Amino acid sequence: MMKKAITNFFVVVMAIATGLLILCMCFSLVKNSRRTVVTAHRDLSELGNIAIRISACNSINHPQTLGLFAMEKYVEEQSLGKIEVNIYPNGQLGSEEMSLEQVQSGTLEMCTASLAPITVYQNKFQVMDIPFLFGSYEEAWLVLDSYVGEELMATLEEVNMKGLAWMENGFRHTTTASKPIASISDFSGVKLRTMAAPMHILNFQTIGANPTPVPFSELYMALSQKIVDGQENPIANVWDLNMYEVQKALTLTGHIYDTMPLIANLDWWNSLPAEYQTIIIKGALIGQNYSRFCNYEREDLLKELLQEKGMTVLDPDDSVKEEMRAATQGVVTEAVRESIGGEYVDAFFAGMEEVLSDVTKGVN
Ligand code: EAX
Repeated sequence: MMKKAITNFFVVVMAIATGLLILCMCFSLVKNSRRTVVTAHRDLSELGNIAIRISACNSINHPQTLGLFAMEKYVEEQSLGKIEVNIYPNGQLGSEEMSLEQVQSGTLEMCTASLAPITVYQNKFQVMDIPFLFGSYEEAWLVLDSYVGEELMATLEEVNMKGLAWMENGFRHTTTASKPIASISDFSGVKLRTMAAPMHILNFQTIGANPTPVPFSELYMALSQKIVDGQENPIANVWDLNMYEVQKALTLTGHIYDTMPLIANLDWWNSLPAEYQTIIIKGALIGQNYSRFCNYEREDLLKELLQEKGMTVLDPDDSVKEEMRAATQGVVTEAVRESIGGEYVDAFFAGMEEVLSDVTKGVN
């Protein structure tokens, strides 16, 4: 009896001791994890200084550039000044095409570029050149911010680039030197400046226009010298390039959603300390969201300002857009399938459908 009581006593003491030990271990883990957070800053101060040059083709007032400035502020502050961000707008370091080439080869750390020039380096991005792919900004953001966008962005690693965020450019609309595009037949014979991208060219050929690639830096001149009759760009660019001086009408065709991924050289990116990568990625996302917000908030105001400057702004009937979609979407999709493989296109569409339908799951 006595022996049993002593054994029980020892079992209880052992249990209490084990419990205390576990508690102590937990406490020390919590303490250690707190310590890790504290030492993160100490680690930062031990890391070397770096400087990042970012090439951008738009002006300092473009939503995309404003997004980059927001990123610069965040990254410089959070890195306690160890990371210096230098933004070069207005194509100072070269066109989007040239900047992509430099980022790929590693002579430049980062740039932003429209989807069209990116397709030259990674043709899978042509899936985004399909006209009327997204019905609204919200739809486009939802898809790009999901695994669908992440997988597309990751394909840049195949060509030695690292995509960090989707800086905003916006839905592309059409401007013309004389009358607005009131029906699809108004595209007939119009010499329309496009980007040098096969799917954009095909898109406008399909509706009877005469697409003519001109570099962005020469666009205003090409319009003012009447080398082309019209062009297509987001509203922010129509305003930024003072196109109201050389174009009479803006038709809100919204044929393609365009974004300007922020892209880094992959080897350079991989050589960065993880702490810096974390800060830069967060900064890039802050910049992305800020650029989206600015663009979205400004579009109505810019439409008004463009009208004040004498432009006719026409929001065409849904039937006009539907006619454009019906004429172009199938043709371009087929060409994209041929170029990048039907499997990739099917997977992208299936992902898009899943992501968009997930939003209403359980409530419809
Ligand atoms: O904001 O149209 C163009 O060439 C531009 O690259 C683009 O819209 C940049």
